[in-house]
Amino acid sequence: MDVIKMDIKDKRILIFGLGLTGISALGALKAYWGDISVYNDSSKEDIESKLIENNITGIQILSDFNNIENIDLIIKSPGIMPSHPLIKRAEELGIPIISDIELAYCLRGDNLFYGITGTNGKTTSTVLAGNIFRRWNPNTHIGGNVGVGVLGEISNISEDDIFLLELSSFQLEHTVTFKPKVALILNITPDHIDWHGSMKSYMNSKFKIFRNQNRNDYLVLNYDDVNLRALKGKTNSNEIFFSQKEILDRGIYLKGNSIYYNDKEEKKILDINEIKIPGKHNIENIMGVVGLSIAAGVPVELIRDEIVKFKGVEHRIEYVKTIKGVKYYNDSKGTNMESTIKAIEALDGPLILIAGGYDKGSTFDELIMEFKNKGKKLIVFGATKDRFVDAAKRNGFENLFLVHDLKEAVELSHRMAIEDDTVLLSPACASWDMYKNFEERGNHFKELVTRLTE
Ligand code: UMA
Repeated sequence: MDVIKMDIKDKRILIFGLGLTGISALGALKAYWGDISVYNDSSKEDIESKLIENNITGIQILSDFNNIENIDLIIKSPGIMPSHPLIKRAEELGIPIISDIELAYCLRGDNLFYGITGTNGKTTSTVLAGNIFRRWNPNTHIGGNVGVGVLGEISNISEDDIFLLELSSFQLEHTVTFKPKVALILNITPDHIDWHGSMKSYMNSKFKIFRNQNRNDYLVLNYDDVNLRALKGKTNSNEIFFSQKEILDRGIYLKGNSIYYNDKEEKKILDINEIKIPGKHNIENIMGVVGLSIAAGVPVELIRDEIVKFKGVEHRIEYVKTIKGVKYYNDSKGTNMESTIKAIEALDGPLILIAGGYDKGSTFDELIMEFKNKGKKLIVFGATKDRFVDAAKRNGFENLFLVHDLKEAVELSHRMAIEDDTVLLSPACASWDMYKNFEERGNHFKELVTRLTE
């Protein structure tokens, strides 16, 4: 059924970036064909072969990014920095720049979108919410930052289909009218400051998830996060809070060992000992998902059932193997300090942590302080290794080892570990200095661990 809202047929559209987002945008736009060109910071040959690989024909390749005077609309991939010269030039010329999320919303419209954002826990929450939503409505499409370009399936859907999206600040920044029926913000701590320029601008991008909402839409917020609690009563949305620390008059909370929901009447959802994924941060994720699902109208029994079944997400504190009594965990999705701290908190026993990677400008003092209490040894590699050395010096932590790459890190951890230790890859950094993405890094780690011998 055709439920297209936006008329893009006569627009000259430039797709900027030819990764997951660009390819899925091209796939979608093909159905409504406008005048489409593509730009990517790589050679014309590379772009051509990528298009062929993905069966995409009839696209013009823009070779000079200064040549955009004739473009009406730019669909920007999220990883491209706002400081990129093409973006600057488009701003000078007044050409609208939107993300694939905005385009999906413009094409499909209201009441079909559910969005999850936050600094940490987005992927775990989206996958869990996806399991719940799919049982409730089999026509649920899961996409966004979770690794699936949202536009991929947009041309083949019916009016009953819904979209459950993991949304990064990069994606939200370039939305204009996007409005999810239910939005969930899990937490906000400093991240991607190199991209956004400041914490304020990072928060403002995240808050775009609810800026267009009204009283008919729901906004689920973490009461234990000061930045989110400060929103109480200040949004146009129907707010639902969740808390691990306080029993709320309305919302989701922890009382004793159980999670409850209260909206005039208290209802028990489940006991926390029924939850299979480790750590307090996962209780936070689960409470957020409970709020999102209840607001969407999913029956409580179904929500509970899927939470109890849920065993977690690949690359997120993922158990790999036990060798000589040493447990190895892959947390390659731990791309910032808070997420690594949460992984450290979630695991028992003396830890050997492998960290380091792409430099986003973070300092690692808090991580070192946290690790000092529980950790044994810290092995660092990648572009940020000197930042770890500096933080270790500042905080009097001496058990730090520098290596060249992940292979050396895994081998060293294997030599140093003794029975009952845990080896955790949780880099606290993005992977882009050495890998294409965190999946590639996590898969490499698992492969290296699998090759270790007893
Ligand atoms: N490119 C340029 N010039 C640049 C930068 C990039 O031409 O200056 C090109 C690259 O050559 C490449 C393309 O743009 O061809 C890549 O675009 P991209 O980095 O936006 O990546 P996509 O493959 O489109 O994936 C994006 C998200 N990536 C980022 O935000 C960096 C994926 O999130 C997301 O799953 C996908 O869209 C689908 O929505 C990944 C991520 O790392 C998981 N997210 C960050 C995080 O979680 O911390 C925000």
